[in-house]
Amino acid sequence: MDLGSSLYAIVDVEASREPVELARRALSAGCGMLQLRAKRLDDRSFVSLALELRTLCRERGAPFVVNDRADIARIVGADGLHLGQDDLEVADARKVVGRMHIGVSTHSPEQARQAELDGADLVAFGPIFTTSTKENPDPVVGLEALRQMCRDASRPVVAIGGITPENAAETLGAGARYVAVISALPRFFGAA
Ligand code: TZP
Ligand code: MG
Repeated sequence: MDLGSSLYAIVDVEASREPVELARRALSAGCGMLQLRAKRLDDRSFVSLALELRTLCRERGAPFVVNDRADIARIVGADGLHLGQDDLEVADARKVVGRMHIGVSTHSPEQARQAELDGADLVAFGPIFTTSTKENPDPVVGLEALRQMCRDASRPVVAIGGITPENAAETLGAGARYVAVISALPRFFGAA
C-alpha cells in the first residue's frame, strides 16, 4: 500500500535493533515525517543518533522530529519537537526551540483542544487501536472519535496507536493528515 507522505514514521530505539536502517527504509518509502523516540537512551547516544537521522531526513527532504527532548531537538537542528501530556508545556518548550514546529500527543477531545490553544502545530490523537508499544497506554479512542476530532480540529491531526498496513487507509479516511507508526513500521515497506 502506498501511503506516500501520509506515513509518519516513528523510529523507536527500543522497538528496533537497527534504527538507522529502519529510518533509511522509511525515507526511501517516501514517509512524510520521521521521528526519533528514545525513552532510555543516554544523552550522548541520543544526540549522535539524532544527528545521523537528521542528515538522512535532510537528504530526502523529510521533516525530522525529536520526541520528548526540546534540548536535543535544538542541539541537532531538528525540524520539529514532539511532546506528551507529561512533557514540557508548549510555551516552555518554545523558550528552548523557538519557532520550531511542535506536535502534542492527546488522548481526548479536551486535551486536543487544549493543545491547539497552547499553540501546538500538530495534534496527535490516540491510541486509535490497541497498542502494545506504549507503557500504560490511555484507553483506545477508536475511529469514530478520530473522525469527530478531525472535523473539529484546526490543526493537522496525526492518528497513532495500533496503525498497520491493514487499517491505515480507513484511518486516513477518518480525516487524519498522517498515520504515525512504531511497531508495524517495517510492514509498511514489505519487511516481516
Ligand atoms: N502514543 C499513543 S499510542 C502510541 C503512542 C506513542 C504507541 C504507538 O505505537 P504502535 O506500535 O504504532 O501502536
Ligand atoms: Mg513524551
